[in-house]
Amino acid sequence: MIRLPKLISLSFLLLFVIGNLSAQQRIKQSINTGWQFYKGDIVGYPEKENKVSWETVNIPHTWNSRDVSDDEKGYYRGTGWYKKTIYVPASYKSKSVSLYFEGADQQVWVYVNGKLAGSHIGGYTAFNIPLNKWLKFDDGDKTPNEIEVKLTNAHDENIPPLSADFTFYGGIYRDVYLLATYPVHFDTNNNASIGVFIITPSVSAALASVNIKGNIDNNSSSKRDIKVLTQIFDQDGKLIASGESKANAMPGQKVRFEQQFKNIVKPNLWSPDEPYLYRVVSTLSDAKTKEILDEVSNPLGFRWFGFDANTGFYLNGKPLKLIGASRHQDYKDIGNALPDAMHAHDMELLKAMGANFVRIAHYPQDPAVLEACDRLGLIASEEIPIVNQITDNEAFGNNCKNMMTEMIRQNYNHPSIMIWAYMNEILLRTPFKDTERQNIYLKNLAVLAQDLENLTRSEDSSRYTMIPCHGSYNAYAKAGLLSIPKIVGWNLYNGWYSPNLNGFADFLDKFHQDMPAKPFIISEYGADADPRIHSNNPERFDKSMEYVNLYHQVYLKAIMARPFVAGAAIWNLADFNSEQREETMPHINNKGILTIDRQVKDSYLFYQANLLKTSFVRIGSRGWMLRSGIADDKLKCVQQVEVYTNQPEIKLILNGEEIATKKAEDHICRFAVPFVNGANKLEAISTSNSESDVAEINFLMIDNNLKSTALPFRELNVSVGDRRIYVDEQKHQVWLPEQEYKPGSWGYVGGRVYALKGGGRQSFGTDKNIEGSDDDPVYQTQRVGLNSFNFDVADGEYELTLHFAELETPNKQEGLAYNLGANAEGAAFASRGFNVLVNGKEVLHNLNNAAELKPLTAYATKLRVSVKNGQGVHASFSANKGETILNGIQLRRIF
Ligand code: GCB
Ligand code: CA
Repeated sequence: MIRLPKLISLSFLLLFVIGNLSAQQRIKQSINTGWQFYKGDIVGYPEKENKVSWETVNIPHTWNSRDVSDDEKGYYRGTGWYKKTIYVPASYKSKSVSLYFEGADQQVWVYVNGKLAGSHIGGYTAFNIPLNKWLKFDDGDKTPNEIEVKLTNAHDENIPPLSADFTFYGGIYRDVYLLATYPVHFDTNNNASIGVFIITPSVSAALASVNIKGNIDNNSSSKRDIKVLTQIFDQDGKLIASGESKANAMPGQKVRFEQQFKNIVKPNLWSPDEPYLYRVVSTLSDAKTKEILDEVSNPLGFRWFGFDANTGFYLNGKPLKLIGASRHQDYKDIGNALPDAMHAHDMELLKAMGANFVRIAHYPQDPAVLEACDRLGLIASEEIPIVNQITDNEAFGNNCKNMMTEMIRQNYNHPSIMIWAYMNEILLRTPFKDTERQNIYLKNLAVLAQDLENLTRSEDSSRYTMIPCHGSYNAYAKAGLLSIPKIVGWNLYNGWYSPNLNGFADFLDKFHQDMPAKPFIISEYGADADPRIHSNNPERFDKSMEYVNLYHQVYLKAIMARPFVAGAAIWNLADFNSEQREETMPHINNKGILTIDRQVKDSYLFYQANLLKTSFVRIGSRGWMLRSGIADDKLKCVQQVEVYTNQPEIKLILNGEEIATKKAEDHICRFAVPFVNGANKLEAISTSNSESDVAEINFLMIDNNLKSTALPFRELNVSVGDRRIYVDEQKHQVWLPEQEYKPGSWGYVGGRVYALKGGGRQSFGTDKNIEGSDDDPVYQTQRVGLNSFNFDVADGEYELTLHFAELETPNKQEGLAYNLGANAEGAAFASRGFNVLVNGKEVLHNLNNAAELKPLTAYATKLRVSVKNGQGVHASFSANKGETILNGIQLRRIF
């Protein structure tokens, strides 16, 4: 025999031990790629599954990424199937194997090799489906297992949300994992939580304690002596505390463990400024063999916090005004099927705005969101998706309670979470006309709220609870909903859904006076800004960026001035899809301070200027780099530019020449900039430090004298009946508001601006979706009863385009699906037919709303016009029936 040198045999032994130690530990691996998908139900499953045509997709996936943005009303809400063949190694035979879904919308059935393995209700929480009973393991060769998942996002009166201002995308839209553990493991069947729960019962700057508890599941066939080792590591990986507990578990038994760490001296505290995270590693081993059976890691943050009704929110003993935004989980063209990185990036954008708070609304979101909050230092509120209304039966109530339990247990260990919420604007849709039934409903509603409150407090007494209510203060008070949660959330839209911006501050003061002991936050406030729309005279509901800037300026000031306002969340971080919405950008709620593809709007810059501690100077209107306007007699056009800054004073330079130096007022410097035709380079420089910003604006100058030789006429796009500027970046065109004709110039003759009859919430145009065009704002606005539209251009060859849409509908216009204000009254539909003549030649004969001019549908026609003898371009309109109309007009000189 050869004797091995001692050194070698020792290291061999070491290797062997390490190999053995890790052999049993859990493996959690995503299985996102290469699924097959079928949109529809498979009648006669499993026999008929090969009769349908499958397409290959990757997860995350939703079947609604496109149909939520088309002109057809509604989106697919029904059944879909996914399938995938998986191979499970022979070595997994001795393990507990399951499928872990982070989220799938909204009711799900999972089949393994044709047998139902499990199901789940609710589109926004994770679930774990044990597979062992149905799995086939590799047997020398690869052995296929068919995983098939049926799901439906159809409306179900027992599953919240029932109605809401967002889209209920169907699909397996979050990661799916294959999870394999040794049969003895930390509980994987506790509401898809990690099975280990960490809490900090007391924290101060000097001393903190930690409680760690959970269950061990013995799925093996023998009694096991087990040991749970907890190790707490600091950010540098240094072990700062450890403890052990022992237990024995009978086969099939779950045993509970609990450990306390009482003396964590001078903990590094977690806060938005310094989100210090510890790592808690829980290791389960066999007490006899020392073999490691399972291991999980969790974040740990030490912080203490509270709400005071008079002085607001406190973190680690210091007052902290919570300022942030709510966040929906979708993105342009990909619906809710976002990869983790995009979820995390949203939180980075919020942090970069200077925010310290996020309301994760209106439902639990991808795990990547709260992981980012922990890491970046964003305090979070999370809620279950009960929105607008309930079904007052037991099944609905039970689903709510399950969702609450799942949300809390799945997210329990995130230090960023400080509020659990439920029931958003639950009195917005009161389903019963009959008062008696309505009273029963309200009573049942209050009972459900109280049940959820009790459940939440018993699940997690360390956090706050919140009900976010809309502005109908008395209704919530009367229903008893304001006294149930620990704090109240107010969703307030004064100056948007209701007329008066200052009503916001009045509401805050009144509520605080009425319920002086009740802490509250503003859980929503915001207004729509369509990034394509600008206005020199902004008004409510014009969707202009400028009105929304004003809105946020007024709101932030009121929030900051009142210490009893604990915090506020802008509605919303980004524009989001709400399929049923119409208005200027149909299907999109434009209240984001970012666009749906995360471009910054001015309001985002405004918050940066207010919240950032580092030096900040940024020229506003980043998305308005293509401008147009009417030249003055110096061939300039003065338009306003705002510079957002936290510096005291800004100098603005245009094409190398100083325009003005201005002191910042509420973090804004406003400049009247005399733009020139073509390139305009703006530079904003802080006079107190060298901080600066540059913007390059391309200005398309229009001379009102259309025969000008200094600024020869090229093109003019006019949104008729409109007061706003509309920018079409794709076509590189800017639409100007209409003006009245003056000889030598251009404009309309006669008629009036179209307005929705009977209390529409905007003073001009309609808010209905116009089919057949993405330029809704142009078609939604209109001049009625006009006689002509003239352009006194020089002789030459031109192209004239006329745009029409009938804005009246034969049926009473239905109220907007989501409207916190008054509904517009139905307008009387009158038949209409008119002729259009261009330079005396009839080009449209009896354009008629009983024929080609369909209600709420774009109708455009373009024609060549040869202008001779100084006649210009004169389009005249004469009615045969009803009144003439024109929605948009474009004139372009070809040569
Ligand atoms: C609200 C709702 C939110 C809507 C928002 C709006 O109050 O809570 O879901 O999206 O108003 O934009 O109307
Ligand atoms: Ca128009």
